[in-house]
Amino acid sequence: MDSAKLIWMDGELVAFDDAKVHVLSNALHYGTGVFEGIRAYETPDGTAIFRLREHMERLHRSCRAYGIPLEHTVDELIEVSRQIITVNDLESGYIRPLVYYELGAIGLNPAAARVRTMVAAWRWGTYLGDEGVAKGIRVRVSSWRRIHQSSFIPVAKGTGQYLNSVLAKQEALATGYDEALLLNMEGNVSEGSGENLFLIRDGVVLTPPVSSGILDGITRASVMELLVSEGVEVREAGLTRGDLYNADELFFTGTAAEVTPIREVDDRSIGSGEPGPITRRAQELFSQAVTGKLSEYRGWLTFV
Ligand code: PPE
Repeated sequence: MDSAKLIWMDGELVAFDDAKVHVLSNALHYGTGVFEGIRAYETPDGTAIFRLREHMERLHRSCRAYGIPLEHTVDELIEVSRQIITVNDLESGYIRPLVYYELGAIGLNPAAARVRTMVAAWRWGTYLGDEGVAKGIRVRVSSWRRIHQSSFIPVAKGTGQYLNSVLAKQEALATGYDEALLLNMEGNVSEGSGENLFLIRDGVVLTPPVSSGILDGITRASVMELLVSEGVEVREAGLTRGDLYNADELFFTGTAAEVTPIREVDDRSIGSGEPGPITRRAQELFSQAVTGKLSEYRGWLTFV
């Protein structure tokens, strides 16, 4: 990752090299933290952060879900995010808020540990490679299943639950693919290691419902709304592995991944083997929305 100058830690701006935590931090041992990932974009009117409020609201929901008392309000965290972009002289970048149990309790009751909040920002290019965005990526269905709602809270961004994504990603890379796609415990399609999935069949855009165990992605919601506004039919639908193989187009969405076309699943070409027209349109609309070029969606932007 790129370095940054300053990181916000509980009200203070700390130099990158000094932004440290204790090795007995509860979150380091048990994954007792929650986080967000947010992007800021260069627009003709200056730097703007995409759907910042929604991300901070989700951070609050993640905290509530895992019982972590977060003392900073959404509005406060919005201000901190603007500040962290400014003090690091970023025109665009990735913002990473993290709330975590620090020192004070080792053991499975973190209540006595201090709750700490940090917000960092740095430059982050394409998540799955420039070529991936241009030509599409190669995906494999993971041998790992997506964490289930009977064991975790899939709609929350809990740090500990990302070991599931790490296993899937490691396996995909080790076996020569760019990214993993996870089925849920019922065998239906859920999502990528860090992205939501969209499938196009006969001109209709389908995406697994939240009840399939996915993270309720903010990019997913944005792309759905943008496509609907173009008159494209978009539906949530349970999808099987077979549906993937027979899709006309497939793409991933995520803050880091933005809109990334998928050109192959399990060594099978998707559609023509090149990003299809609806995928291209989704990429275009998303890129216009985040850079302030769609006046109807200016409300999604928080200017720095
Ligand atoms: N599913 C998962 C499991 C996930 O982690 C993300 C975001 C998404 C879907 C897409 O959600 P949204 O960003 O709200 O559209 N993954 C974040 C972390 C990536 C990382 O490698 O770290 C991100 O994209 O910021």
